[in-house]
Amino acid sequence: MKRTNKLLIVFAAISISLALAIPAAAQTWSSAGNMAIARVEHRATFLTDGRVLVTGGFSPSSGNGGYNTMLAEIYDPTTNAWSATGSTVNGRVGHTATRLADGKVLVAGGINGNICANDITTELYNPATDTWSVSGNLPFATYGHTATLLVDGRVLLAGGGNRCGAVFSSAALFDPATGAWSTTGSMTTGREWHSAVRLSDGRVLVAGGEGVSPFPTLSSAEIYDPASGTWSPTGSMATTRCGCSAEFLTLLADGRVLAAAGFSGMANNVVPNGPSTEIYDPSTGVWTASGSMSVGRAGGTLSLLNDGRVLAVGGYDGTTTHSSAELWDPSTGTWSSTASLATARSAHVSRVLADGNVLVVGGTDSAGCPPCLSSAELYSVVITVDIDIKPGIFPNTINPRKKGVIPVALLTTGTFDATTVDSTTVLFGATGTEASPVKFTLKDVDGDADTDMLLHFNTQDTGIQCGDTSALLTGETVSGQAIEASDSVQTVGCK
Ligand SMILES: [Ca+2]
Ligand SMILES: [Ca+2]
Repeated sequence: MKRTNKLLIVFAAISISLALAIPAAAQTWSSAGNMAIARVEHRATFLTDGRVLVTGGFSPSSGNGGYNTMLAEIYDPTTNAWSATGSTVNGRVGHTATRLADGKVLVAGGINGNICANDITTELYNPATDTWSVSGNLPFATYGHTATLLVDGRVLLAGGGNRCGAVFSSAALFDPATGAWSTTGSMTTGREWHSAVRLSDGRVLVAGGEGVSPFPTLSSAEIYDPASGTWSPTGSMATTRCGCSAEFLTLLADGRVLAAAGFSGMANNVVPNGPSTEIYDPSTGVWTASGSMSVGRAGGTLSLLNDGRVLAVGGYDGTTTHSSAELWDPSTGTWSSTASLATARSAHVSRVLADGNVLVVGGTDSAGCPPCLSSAELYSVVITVDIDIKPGIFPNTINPRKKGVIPVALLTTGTFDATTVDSTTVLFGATGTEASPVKFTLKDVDGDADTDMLLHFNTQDTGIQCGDTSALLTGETVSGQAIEASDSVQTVGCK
């Protein structure tokens, strides 16, 4: 049985969004330039130098019916611009691109034509030399598989299928020392277009996807143990979820895994899932419901922010391709709206940058591809952290008319390490733009056994006036993540 292109079927009914404008909070979207070509089913890989490599995908301007996309492109956040890099050896759709421990990128599998057979080749990108080279062949030719970097530096490739009707349970390991692939234990069931994440204990969770003929979408999940090279079943999701190219799982800061969006249904009649989300707890092997998003976001993306929140962007609900985005808060398990994209999109890719901002690239905003998108957008993330003005003391009395020093503690929490803050970037005062610290020390200010940052500011530098009731602090971590915080003040000596 020859099967048609999954993505073009899935997105054949997408209509243009007339999304409502949602008031922007501190977070905003801005243009991140345009790739040289439009793409769907491409891959984005975060490089160790902070740039993002985009490979492959279906692009109408490429040869062989849009499948021979050899042009690879790199986004540089320091210039907010794209540049071409060397071409891949083969065009690839439905491939994987995995950053290795040494910074090289392993590109594997996919198809390079509207054909039944997949590409068995793999190749490596070396960012230091900007060159591509052929690596070892896969044990089985596959697309719609997953590839996950293991703790020991090997890469686990799992499942996938082809357009001759095969869906694979096979799995393979790439050894970066030899460049060779070998087979490992097979999954308990065949899966293609599933999602995979490496758990904090080093095992790999695989969930959902599309099963063997007659190709139902799956709710089941299983775990690979690198120590034994074997798979074992774990709890099933409440909803069947096929990624159909998009990743629908993300690892949370506390080690649990959030699942959202994806597609349900059968074979080439898959339909977008609704807004429900669910969470997997590796310690119990059980999935439980979490908050619902405002809309279904099949083909949307999930990104874990540096403060533990998750950003869901765009996607398709069966009627509309969305420009909206929303944030999941780990403290409440609920979603709330944030700023919207300039362009509605689905089947895009996203990556979190070194400074915590989120890059969103390509996809489609309308009926299939073409037309599809070359544009990229950047979500600027400011995370809210905890401060205590006059640590351990309340109310926080300040005499604006008297020379003095105000101590402010930047507190370490479960999702934020205050010692990562670059003290030279910190400003404090009435609007958070006034005073630089005159002194800082690292110590456990609040006695909870983690190290905090204690900063001192000259009162007369802060711009705090009689009657002010709050003060703000802004700054950046050493990797550039923007932070903000506020605490109450009570002015005295103002009579
Ligand atoms: Ca205080
Ligand atoms: Ca502390």
